[in-house]
Amino acid sequence: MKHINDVIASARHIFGDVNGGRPQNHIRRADPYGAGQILISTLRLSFIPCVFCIFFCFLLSGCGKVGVLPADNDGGVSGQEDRGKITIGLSQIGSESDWRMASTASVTAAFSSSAGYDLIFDDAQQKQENQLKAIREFIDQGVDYIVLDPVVESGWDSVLSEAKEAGIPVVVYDRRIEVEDDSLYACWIGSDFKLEGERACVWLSEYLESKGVSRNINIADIQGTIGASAQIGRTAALEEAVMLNKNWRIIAQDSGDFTTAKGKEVMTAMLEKYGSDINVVYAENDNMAYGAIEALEARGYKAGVDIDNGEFLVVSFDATHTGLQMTLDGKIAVNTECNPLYGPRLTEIIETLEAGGDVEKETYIEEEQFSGISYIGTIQVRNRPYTVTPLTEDLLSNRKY
Ligand code: GYE
Repeated sequence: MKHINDVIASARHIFGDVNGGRPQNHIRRADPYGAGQILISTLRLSFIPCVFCIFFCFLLSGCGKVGVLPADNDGGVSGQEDRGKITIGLSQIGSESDWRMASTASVTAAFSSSAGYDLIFDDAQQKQENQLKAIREFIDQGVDYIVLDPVVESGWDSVLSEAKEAGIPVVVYDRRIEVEDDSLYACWIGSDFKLEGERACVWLSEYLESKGVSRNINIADIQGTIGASAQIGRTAALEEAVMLNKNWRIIAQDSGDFTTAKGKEVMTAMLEKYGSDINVVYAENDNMAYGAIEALEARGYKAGVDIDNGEFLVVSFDATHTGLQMTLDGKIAVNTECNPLYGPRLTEIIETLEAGGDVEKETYIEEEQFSGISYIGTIQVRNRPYTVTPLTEDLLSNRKY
């Protein structure tokens, strides 16, 4: 026989599911940003006796199926069970890079069932049309929140208006969106990609100055996916730096779509055209840097920092584990971090919205910068000092991604 406490806990568990489902969703959708919470509580109170009655009738008639408690439940009732599971429709860009894989691992771990979530995860294979389709499906499914990492900045107005009409709050992270009406999304959290590029370029100019290099510097820019915030910001920073540093020139510029294979292909084509005229490879992420270095080495060139002796100085972004290993090995000169660990940041936002609280409309995350060259310890960007962390084996072995 089941202990009465177990029965009550089971009933509460089932109640939690019932209350966390559609009736609550309908109210939240009518007023996604807070005021409806009072109505939800009222509904919960009047719903409790009703659900308990139905539950005990089921038990008495012998037809009742007692809800199975989660393994970590000690018989008590957690807040998450009280509120029921929150359904998240998460539209991920793809799996094009190490950064992206680390980001997916972080968000899927955070939106776990044991943390009180039902996660519907969609991988859009780097196509906006797939993201639009996924979001429309999330709306049809009546998810509680849509979480979006947008492949490019433009083209979101219609689909997000549909989400707004359905009353589903949209949380945007990592890359940004450009929309006419910013009430179409609840908030955005991500990196300052332009700042990342500025930090990389200031480091480069400090390094060249420290070496007394005054010759013309020919730069090959391997861009990310065109129209993606990470590409827009990093390219803009380089183009600005070229205006400021009179001996810098961009002699080649093409997109490698943030992948190793495309990075290699683009670098190969650039080498065919410009060969050793290239001094600096500005790879807008680590994977394209790996591809570019493979292409360089396949042609007998060397990635390093001795420009005067024909080495190609490679600048990269992300600071993933492999990227940092290459930085430690001296193949990447400077690696500016872009932190992919969004899981805990996103759950914090969702919990705040769920509790009817306010979230910042825009949040930038703090990031680091690494180099194997230790004597440039600090750089000044936007009138603020930024530390450049010298890479060590120790640091690398403790790296989370
Ligand atoms: O730099 C790249 C990834 O959006 C910041 O996308 C992200 C970028 C990251 O594919 O590796």
